[in-house]
Amino acid sequence: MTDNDQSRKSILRRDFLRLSATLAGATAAGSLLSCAATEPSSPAARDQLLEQVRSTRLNYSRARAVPTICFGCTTHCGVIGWVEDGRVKLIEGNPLDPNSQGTICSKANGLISATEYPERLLYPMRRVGPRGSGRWKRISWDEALGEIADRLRPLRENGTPERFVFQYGRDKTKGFSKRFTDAFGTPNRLNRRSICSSSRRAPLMSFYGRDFEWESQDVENTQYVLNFGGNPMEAYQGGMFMRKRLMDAKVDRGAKLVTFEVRPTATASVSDEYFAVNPASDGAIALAMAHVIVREGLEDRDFWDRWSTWDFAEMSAHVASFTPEWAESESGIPAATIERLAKEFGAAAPACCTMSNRGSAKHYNGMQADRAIRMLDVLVGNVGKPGGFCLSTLRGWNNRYGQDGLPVLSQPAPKPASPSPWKPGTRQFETLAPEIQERVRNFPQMWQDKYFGELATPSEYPLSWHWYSMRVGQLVYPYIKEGRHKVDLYMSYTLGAAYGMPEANLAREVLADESLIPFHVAIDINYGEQASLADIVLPDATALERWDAHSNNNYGLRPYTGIRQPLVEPLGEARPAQIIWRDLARLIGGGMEQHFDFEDLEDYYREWYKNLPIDWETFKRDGIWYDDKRPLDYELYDRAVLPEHLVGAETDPDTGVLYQTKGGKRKAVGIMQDGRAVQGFPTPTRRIAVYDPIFPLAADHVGLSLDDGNASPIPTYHKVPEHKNLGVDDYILTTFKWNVHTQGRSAYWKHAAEIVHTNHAMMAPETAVRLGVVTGDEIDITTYRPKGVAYRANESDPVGTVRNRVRIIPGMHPRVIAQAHHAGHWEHGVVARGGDTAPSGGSSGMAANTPGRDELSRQIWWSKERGGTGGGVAINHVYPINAAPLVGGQSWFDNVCTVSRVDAV
Ligand SMILES: Nc1nc2c(c(=O)[nH]1)N[C@H]1C(S)=C(S)[C@@H](COP(=O)(O)OP(=O)(O)OC[C@H]3O[C@@H](n4cnc5c(=O)[nH]c(N)nc54)[C@H](O)[C@@H]3O)O[C@H]1N2
Ligand SMILES: Nc1nc2c(c(=O)[nH]1)N[C@H]1C(S)=C(S)[C@@H](COP(=O)(O)OP(=O)(O)OC[C@H]3O[C@@H](n4cnc5c(=O)[nH]c(N)nc54)[C@H](O)[C@@H]3O)O[C@H]1N2
Ligand code: SF4
Ligand SMILES: [Mo]
Repeated sequence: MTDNDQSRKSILRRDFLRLSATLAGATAAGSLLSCAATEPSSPAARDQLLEQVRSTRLNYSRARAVPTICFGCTTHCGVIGWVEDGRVKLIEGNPLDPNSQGTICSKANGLISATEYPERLLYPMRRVGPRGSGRWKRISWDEALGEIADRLRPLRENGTPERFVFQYGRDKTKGFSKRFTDAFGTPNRLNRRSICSSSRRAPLMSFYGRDFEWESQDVENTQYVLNFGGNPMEAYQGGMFMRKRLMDAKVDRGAKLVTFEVRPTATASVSDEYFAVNPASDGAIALAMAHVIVREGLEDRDFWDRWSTWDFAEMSAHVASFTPEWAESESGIPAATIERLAKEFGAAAPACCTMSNRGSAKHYNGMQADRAIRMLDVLVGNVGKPGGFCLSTLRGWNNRYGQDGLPVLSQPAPKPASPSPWKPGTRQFETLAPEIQERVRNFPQMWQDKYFGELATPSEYPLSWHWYSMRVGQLVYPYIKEGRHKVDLYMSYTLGAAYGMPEANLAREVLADESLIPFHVAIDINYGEQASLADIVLPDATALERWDAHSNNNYGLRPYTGIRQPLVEPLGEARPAQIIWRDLARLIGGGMEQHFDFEDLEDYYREWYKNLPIDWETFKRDGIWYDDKRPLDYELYDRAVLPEHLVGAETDPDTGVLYQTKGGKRKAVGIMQDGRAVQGFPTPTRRIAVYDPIFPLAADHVGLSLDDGNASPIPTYHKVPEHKNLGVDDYILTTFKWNVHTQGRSAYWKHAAEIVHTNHAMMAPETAVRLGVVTGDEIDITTYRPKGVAYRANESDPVGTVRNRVRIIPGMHPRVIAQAHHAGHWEHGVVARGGDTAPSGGSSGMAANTPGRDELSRQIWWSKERGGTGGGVAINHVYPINAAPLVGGQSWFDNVCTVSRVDAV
C-alpha cells in the first residue's frame, strides 16, 4: 500500500466516522421525532404531531451548548447538551474529552428521555396502603425530610447509627453520600459492586495495587488484543473509550482483535477471530497460552525478573502442566489454535494487550481466570508500554499514585471522620453472633482494623473489603433476613435491586417485610421496582439537572477530570440528592450540620476544584480539564520516587523496597532498581503481585480449603464445581447487556425501547434442534442452586423457572442459553412495561393519572394488546445468589439449567 493509499484510507475512515457520528446524533434526534410519529389519524392529531415535531427540533442558532458528563451508563463520557427554551434538545459528544474523543452512543440521549418522561417522579411521596400496594400520596419536602430526620436522629443520639443502612448503585456524587453517612456515623454504606465487577477488580488490585483498580490499555497504538469475554462494542465500563480506538487500530493500523465469548456479540463480529468457549474456561486458555509463551521463549525475562513477585523457574514449572491439549479439553478451543494465538500475541509484544470483563470474571473460578489473563501481559512485558497494557493514574487528579505536580482536588472541609471499626470490646462487636466474633478475632490485624459488621464487611468474604470497599451486595438482603444485622432505616439511592439482583424475588421479599426493614426511603428519578417497595420516595434531579464531580481512569493516558453541571432546572419539585442529604443533616443536627454548611451546590463544587490550573468559568465552559502537556502515563513504575517520599526513607536490603514512616505508619514508597529509587507499583512489594499470599491467607481465615482454586497465591484454573458432572440435558444459563440499553433503568427511554423491548432466550441452532424448538416457541428454563458454594440462601433446589420465547442465534455456544438484562419490568412506567397498563408485581398507582400517559400508551406499537411481544419477561428470580469465595463476586454465568418445551395446547 502506498502512502497515498494509506492516507486516503485514513481520510475515508475519518469521513466515515464523522458521518456515523452525525448519524448517531440523527438517530437520537430522529427517534425523538418517531416518538411522536404514531398514527396521525385525525387532522387534530396530525396538528398535534407536527407541533410536537417542531418543538423537539433543535435550532442550533438559538440553542446554548453546555458541556456535562453523561450518566447514560457506567462509562461517563464528556458530552454537550444543546439547550433551547429551557429544554435539552440534543446531546452530542464533547471532543475535549480525552477518553470519549467526542463520540457518544445512542444511550446518551436517554438522559433527555429520563428527564422528560411523562411518568417521571416529580414530588416526594408517602405510602398510604400496605408496602408495595402502589398507593401513594404526594407530600411536601418539609414533611418528607422531617419524618426521615425524626426517624434517623434517635439512632444517632442513642449510639446506634449503624442501624441506618445506606445502599447505592451508581453514586457519582463522589464522596458526597459518604460525607452524609460518615457524619451520621454509620459504616453501612453498601453498594452492589459484587454483582457488577468485584471479581474483575480484585485481580487487578492484587497485581497492581488499589490505585490501579481499572486498566487503560493503549488500544490506540496496539497491534494485538486478546479479549476474554469483554464486550466493548456494546457494553463494558469504558466501552465507548475503546470503540473508536479499537476500530482505528484495526482499520488504520491493521491491529488484530481476537475474542473469546459464548455468543456472537458486536465485539465478536468486528473481531478478526471469534471463538465460542466452554463457559468458565477462559482461565484454562490463558494458562495454556502462558505455557506456550514460556515454552517458545517469547517471554520478556528481564521485565518478569525485575517486576513480578514470582520466581521465573517456579512459574515455568507451574504452567508446564497447563498444555494446549489440556486447555482444548476444558475450553473446546483446538490446541493448535491456542498455540498459534499465543505465539501471535508474544510476537506482537510489547504492542499487545489482554482485555477481559464480566465474561471471564463472573464465575466461581473467575477471579483466578482474570489473574491468569493478567499474567500474560506481565509475561510478555507489555505493561505500561506503547500499545500495551497500560495503567493510568485512576483518579489521577487525586494523586494517590504519586504523580509529580498534579493539582490536589478534594472535598471542601470540614470533612467528617469515618466511623470506627468494630473491635472486640466495642458495643457493636458484642452484638455479633459468637461464631462471627470468633472469626473476626482470628483475623489478622489489618482486617480487624477494617471490620465494620456483616453488611459492610462480611466476615466470610474478607477480600471483598481488603483492597477497596467492594462489599457483597447480593448478600445484603439474605443477611438482613437471617438477622445478621438489625436495620431501622434503609435508604436506597440509584439502586434497582428489587429488579436486578440475583434472586430479585428474595430482595423484594425482604424489602416488603416491615419486620426486617421497618422504614425504606428510596431516592430515585423514576418510580421503579425499588421505589415501589419504599415508604417514602424522594425525587432526585436527573443528570441533566445536577452537579457531580467526575473521575475516571484515562484511556488518553494523561490526567484529566470533568464536571457534571446542570443544563436545566429540576422539573417539578425534584432536588439533587446532595441537597437532600444537606437538608437531612441540618434537620438531624447534633453536629452533622457543620459538614453541610453551603447554600449552593455550585459553591461546593467550585471549592472542590479550586486547585485546578484553570479558572472555574473556563472549566464549566469546557466541561473537561486535561493536562495535555504531561508525558503520557507510560511506564509509570519506572518514574523516580517523588522527593517528598524520599524524606527519611529506608531501603530494605533484601527486597530493595523503600519504606517511609509517617505518623507512626510504615509505608512502601518505591523500590531500588539499578541503583535508582523508582516508584514501582503501589503494592506492598512495589512489584506486580503475580504471586500474592493474600489469597491463601484469606482462605485460611474463613475456613476455605486450600485446595480450592480461589485460595491459590498463583494464577490457576479450577473447574466450576457444578460444571463437573453436567448431564446431557443440562445447559448453562447466562445473561448480558444490550448496546442500546443500560441496566435496569433504560427500559422506559422510548427510543431505546423502540429498538429493543424484549429479551428472548437465545440459543444456537443445534441446541434448538435438540430441544425441538424454533424461534418464537415457548420454553421453561429451570435453574438449580449451586452445590458447594460458600453461601446458599437456602437449600431448596431448584431456584426457579422462567418461561420465555426462543430466539435462534447462529454462532452461539451450543451449551449456553442467554437472556438479556433490561426487559421484563413491571414498574418504571408504561413504556418499560411494554404497554402493559396493569403491572403484575405491585402497582405503580402514582402514575395512573399522569398527564400524557394515555398518549404514551397508544404509541407502544409493540404492546401485547397490539399483537406485539410486549416488554419481555423478568428473569432475575432464576439467577441464584452465588457469591464466589473470598471476593464474593456474583457468579452470574455459571448457572446450570434445564430447558423444556412448552407444548402448545
Ligand atoms: N450498553 C450498555 N453498556 C453498559 C452497561 C449496560 O447496561 N448497557 N452496563 C455497564 C456495566 S454496569 C457493566 S458491569 C459493563 C459490563 O460490560 P461487559 O462485561 O463487557 O458486558 P456483559 O454483557 O455484562 O457481559 C459480557 C459477556 O460475557 C459473556 N460470557 C458469559 N459467559 C462467558 C464465558 O464463560 N466466557 C466468556 N469469554 N464470555 C462469557 C456474555 O455472553 C456477555 O456478552 O457494561 C457497562 N456498559
Ligand atoms: N440478568 C442480569 N442482571 C444483572 C446484570 C446482567 O447483566 N443481567 N448486570 C448486573 C450489573 S453489571 C449491574 S451494575 C447491576 C445494575 O443494577 P442497579 O444498580 O440496580 O442499576 P439499575 O438497574 O440501572 O438501577 C438503578 C436505579 O437507579 C435509578 N436511577 C437512574 N438514574 C438515576 C439518577 O440520576 N438518580 C437517582 N437517584 N436514581 C437514578 C433507576 O431509576 C433505577 O431505579 O445489575 C446487575 N444485574
Ligand atoms: S457510552 Fe455511556 S456514558 Fe458514553 S455516551 Fe453512551 S451512555 Fe453516555
Ligand atoms: Mo455493572
